[in-house]
Amino acid sequence: MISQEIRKQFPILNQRVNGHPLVYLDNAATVKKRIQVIEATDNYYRNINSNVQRVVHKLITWDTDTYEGAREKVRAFISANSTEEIIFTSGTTASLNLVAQSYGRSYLKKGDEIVITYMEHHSNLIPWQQVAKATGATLKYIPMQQNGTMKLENIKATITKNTKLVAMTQVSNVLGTINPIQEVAKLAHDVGAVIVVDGAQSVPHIKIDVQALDIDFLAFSGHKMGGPTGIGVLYGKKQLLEKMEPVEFGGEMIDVVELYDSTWKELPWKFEGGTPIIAGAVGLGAAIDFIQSIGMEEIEKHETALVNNTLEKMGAIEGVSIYGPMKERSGLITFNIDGVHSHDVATVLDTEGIAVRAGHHCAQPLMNWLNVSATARVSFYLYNTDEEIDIFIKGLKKTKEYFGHVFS
Ligand code: 7TS
Repeated sequence: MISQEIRKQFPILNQRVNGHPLVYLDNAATVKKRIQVIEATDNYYRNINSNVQRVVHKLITWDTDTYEGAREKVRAFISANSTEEIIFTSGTTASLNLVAQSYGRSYLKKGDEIVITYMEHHSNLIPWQQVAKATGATLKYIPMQQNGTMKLENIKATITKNTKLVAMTQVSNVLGTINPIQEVAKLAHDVGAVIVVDGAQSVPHIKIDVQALDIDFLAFSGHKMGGPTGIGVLYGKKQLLEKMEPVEFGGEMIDVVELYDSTWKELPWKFEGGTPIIAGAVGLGAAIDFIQSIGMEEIEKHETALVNNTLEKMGAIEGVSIYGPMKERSGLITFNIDGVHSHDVATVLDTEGIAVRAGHHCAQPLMNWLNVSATARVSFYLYNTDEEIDIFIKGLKKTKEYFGHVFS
């Protein structure tokens, strides 16, 4: 069980908003930072603060050790085979763009199909639209069921011999749907395609083993798992990364530079041009240490209990529409109150100190599919409590009352 002791380690949670204790339910946007993560980045700047790899002196060695140490922590966390497969980027968006620009533009051509879903965040959609425009490949959408899940038979029917790449989120940031990545990876591999997985909403909440799932590329962000902003990861299978060209050229990523040509460092550094966000990597390492000390299973269990409790209580309020599957969903719930714009819902809840998200959640095609302009969303992390859910439910009822609805 996640204890109050753990909650106390997140100092930002201990504040009042609009005169009320903060109830932070916007964890899918970003997760709050534990004091040890803040201290790790602070310590980096106070006591180390030198660049990676270029010169050899005491601080550099420490620094490279910590930066590379963080890479090893990430490798172990997602069960990758080697640190050569772990590329540090600025976040999920940068990781997906890297695959699209490097792999997508080189290995896709006219007539090829990119299979994608209606539930992708813009970050796992627009890069593929751009690849399609540049190469002549086409985007093909997997049909989705009314409850926001995709049937395996529909996925199977969409992936054909022309499919060269499948781009899919593991967890929808709107619907909470958990997609069957292992099965989809197999279907993709059966036709010789690769699978690119957006792990922004899954890696922080579900145990991921990239080898067991047989994922080719996995993108995720440090800030959604308790690390700093500005650091993210692209995992890629070594044999794929080896045949890919870098997309950023300059310092740090080169081997030999001559007047008219140059060669690159080995993996993973050939993809990390320029001075990286070292403090970010160090902070991410500290966040992973913490997650490992709790255990992913424990986090998953806690969030599932929270989401089930909330679903039950929300379901009892008349006039609240909930989107996505009612079971086997990740720790977030997207909803609307009949006749009330989600921005108004979020604004009224904010007056009670309750932070929720409202808008299109960077998934405009999904909003169109749902036939809504926007939704409100609550999303949980390991430090949220049942008491906070009760405060949220009370706030939701008050919001409904405020806008003139009659309670059931
Ligand atoms: N993919 C998914 C599934 C996401 O939920 C997000 C961010 C991203 C990609 C982009 O991550 P970034 O770290 O590169 O920005 N999602 C959200 C959200 O749902 N609310 O705010 C950000």
